[in-house]
Amino acid sequence: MNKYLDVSPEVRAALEAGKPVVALESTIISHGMPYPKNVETALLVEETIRQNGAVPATIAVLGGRLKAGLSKEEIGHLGKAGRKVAKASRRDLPALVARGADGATTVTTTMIIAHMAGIKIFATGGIGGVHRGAETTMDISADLEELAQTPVMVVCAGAKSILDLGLTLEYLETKGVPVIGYGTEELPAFYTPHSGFGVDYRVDSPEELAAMFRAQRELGYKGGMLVTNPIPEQYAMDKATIDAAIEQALKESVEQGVKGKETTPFLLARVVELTGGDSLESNIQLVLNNARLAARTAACLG
Ligand code: PSU
Ligand code: MN
Repeated sequence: MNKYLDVSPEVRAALEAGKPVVALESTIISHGMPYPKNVETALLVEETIRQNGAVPATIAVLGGRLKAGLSKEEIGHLGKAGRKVAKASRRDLPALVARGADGATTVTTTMIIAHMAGIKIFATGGIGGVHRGAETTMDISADLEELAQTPVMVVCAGAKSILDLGLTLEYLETKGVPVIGYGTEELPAFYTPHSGFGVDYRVDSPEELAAMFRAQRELGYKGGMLVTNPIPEQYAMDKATIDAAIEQALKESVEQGVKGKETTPFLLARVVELTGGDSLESNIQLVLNNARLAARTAACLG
């Protein structure tokens, strides 16, 4: 066990008994949704995972310790602090650990800490990717590199069109990351089930997801697998409405010179404001949908 890692007693007991465990990230809590919906959602996601037979392990950095499994109070603290908590990607962990600081884990660092703890699967909303305009900004999320090197299955609802979805898929192909569509041949676009881009493979059951992940491990690959699970149709947003909000948010981010790690949180927050909260409700529903699939798949992973 890594000397900086604390696995909660409940998560540790489940892992030792070979019971299903699903990791959850904390940047979605502190930087991805406004308070108090962020805390309510994080607790509801944990509850949904339990109802589907698995143990939730929300991941964060607290006081310089890497935590797998948080208390309700710890989740509340991250949600209330919001964007005041450091957003922790791979490059940030050494500083946070050395300084005894708090950090909210992105997809990248949640994968790193989940793997350290022995957790194979992780549910979230959306991943980072290649940003629009990356040909000049070089803004490419570290999430893509982590998927290439850390053996965790990530269940998401695709990626938001704040990103260049075509370039994101090209990058994942180059890095050898399988992109699976759950019940679909099309990459979902987070708020809507449709992006117009194809996935690598369509899979229709948790058992088949688990079989692919097992084969990847037995082939000796080091990387992870991306499962994209479309938002249920009844919670999807109107495409024109969400596209307009994203275009407006992107325009403002360029005008205001938003850069680096601030870009994604800025865009996420503006999209929620511009859609009057409708996008937040879709966001919550798609995370719950991913939690259910991840819990059922965790039971098949063994
Ligand atoms: N996309 C979302 N919601 C999120 C994020 C992305 O729809 O909460 C968060 C995740 O934690 C993801 C991170 O790992 O943003 C990516 O940030 P960046 O683009 O700076 O790598
Ligand atoms: Mn970036």
